[in-house]
Amino acid sequence: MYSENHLACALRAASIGRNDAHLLLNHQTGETQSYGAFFANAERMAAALVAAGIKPGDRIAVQVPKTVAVLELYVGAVLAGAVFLPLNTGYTASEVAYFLQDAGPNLLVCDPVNLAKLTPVAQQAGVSEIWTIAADETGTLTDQRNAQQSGFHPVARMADDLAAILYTSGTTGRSKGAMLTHRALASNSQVLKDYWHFTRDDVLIHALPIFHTHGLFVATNVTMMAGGSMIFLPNFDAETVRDYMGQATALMGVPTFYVRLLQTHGLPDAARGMRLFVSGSAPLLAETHDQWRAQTGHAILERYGMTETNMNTSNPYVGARRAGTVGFPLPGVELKVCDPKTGAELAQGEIGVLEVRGDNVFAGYWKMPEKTAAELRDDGFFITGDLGLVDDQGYVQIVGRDKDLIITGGYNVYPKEVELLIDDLPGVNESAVIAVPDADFGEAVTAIVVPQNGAVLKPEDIADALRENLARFKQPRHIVIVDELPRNTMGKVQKNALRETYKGLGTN
Ligand code: MCA
Ligand code: AMP
Repeated sequence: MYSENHLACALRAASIGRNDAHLLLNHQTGETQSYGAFFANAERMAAALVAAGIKPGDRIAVQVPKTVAVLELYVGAVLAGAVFLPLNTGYTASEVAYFLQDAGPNLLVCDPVNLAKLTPVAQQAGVSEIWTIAADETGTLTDQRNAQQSGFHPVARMADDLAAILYTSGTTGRSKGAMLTHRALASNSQVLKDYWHFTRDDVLIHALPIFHTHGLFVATNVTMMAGGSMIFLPNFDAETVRDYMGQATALMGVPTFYVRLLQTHGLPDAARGMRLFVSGSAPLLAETHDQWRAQTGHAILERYGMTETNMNTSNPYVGARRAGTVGFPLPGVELKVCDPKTGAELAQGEIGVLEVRGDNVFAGYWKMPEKTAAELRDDGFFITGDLGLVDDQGYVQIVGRDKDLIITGGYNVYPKEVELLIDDLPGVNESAVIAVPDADFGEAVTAIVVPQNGAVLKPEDIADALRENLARFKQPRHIVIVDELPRNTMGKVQKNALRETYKGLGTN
């Protein structure tokens, strides 16, 4: 019945005729929701969007707490042919202003607690409509949904049409909107479902945020396409996740999830009946992999992806899951290792920039043709900016990044964005933002700051000044004031030297 809408059809296929099948357990309310009830609500959401004047291709910006209604809105947006644009709940109003200006959405859905500060921001960006939804699902979004009937006939959308735009930060400090098509999302989830052996018997513990690829597309789409179910948690809490393991089969998480779970009591017993633990979004330390196997008997399956490409590689379901590797290119994904300067393909075993091609790859950056041309080759290969190699058994290893990027607890922070804000503060001459190893978050954002001549700078004043304009996860965990930054003979700041000098900060 959803056959004219590429992604909706894929999401519904496994549950057609199984309306009573259980889709999710809502941890907050303790209620379960069936596939039939979920899709009926998603259809109401779609009807509400159309009634509000949303047309195919219109963007819907969403910065809200994680709730089931927001998942319904996501599927409703797909059914209505709109483009879903989720935003990290940590973003400040000034950060949201940029996304609204850039993407030009027709509707903003926000948390009622942010309504007062986002209304002027939205008005300035020409957003005509604002709806709200709170963590307890009260707000105008659910009012709008409840005013509609189910039975919405999906708007026709082809494989090449856009389903979502997800912003990803850029080396220049300006975020780029990755345009994701129905094909990219549907095909990647289909591949992952098969590769990871997801079936209708699976119960996934869903503790990731739903404003990023990992929680929204990998976790949710894969479960729905398998006709399985989820335990839907508002956020990650290690004890809660451990306690649900007895009722579940699978968990998807960032490395911090596994680091924190290892510190809970009773993990070996809790994990016994689980089938699969997946890690991604940031490198999983071999040490964490080994400790997990020692405690639970399970080898965590590590995979590698990006906002622009969805998932590219995965360790095997059957076969050795090797610590420190991200496995093999997924079916339908071509991967090559290239010289960072010339782009020429390198021999097996050599380190270079990973490039990937396949149905999973995005359609380009929203309104940024130059950036698209710089990163997406004419032949369809996307230059990931990740440095890696393919070992003699075909496993891909990521050894570093050709991009100045910090990944903290699975969230990306581009140093440039933080440096620009610090450099603008009174009394600051210049700054360098680097990552230092952190036991919990993997990497911790660290700012090394040089005062102007004669100025007295205090780390706490810098931290205070950044609070208004920067999401919490981007704010430096450590701020160090120094007289000067190390430079090479060309005058370039030597971030490697800084990383070496300050590598102990995160473990103090
Ligand atoms: C929260 N804080 C953070 C982070 N998260 N700081 C740095 N990095 C973070 N990731 C802040 C909080 O605001 C709080 O600030 C303080 O740190 C400690 O909070 P805590 O309660 O410990 O944090 P939490 O709420 O437990 O969150 C940690 C988390 C969360 C569970 C690891 O960050 C998370 O769910 N991360 C998943 C991110 C994710 O889904 N990434 C996928 C991107 P204060 O000290 O002021 O109180 S998609 C992707 O990367 C690609 C496509 C892929 O391959 O998947
Ligand atoms: P994002 O911009 O959130 O899509 O982040 C994508 C980046 O996360 C990739 O380019 C990698 O640098 C990193 N990443 C994702 N998964 C892994 C992994 N398993 N190991 C190492 N890095 C990863």
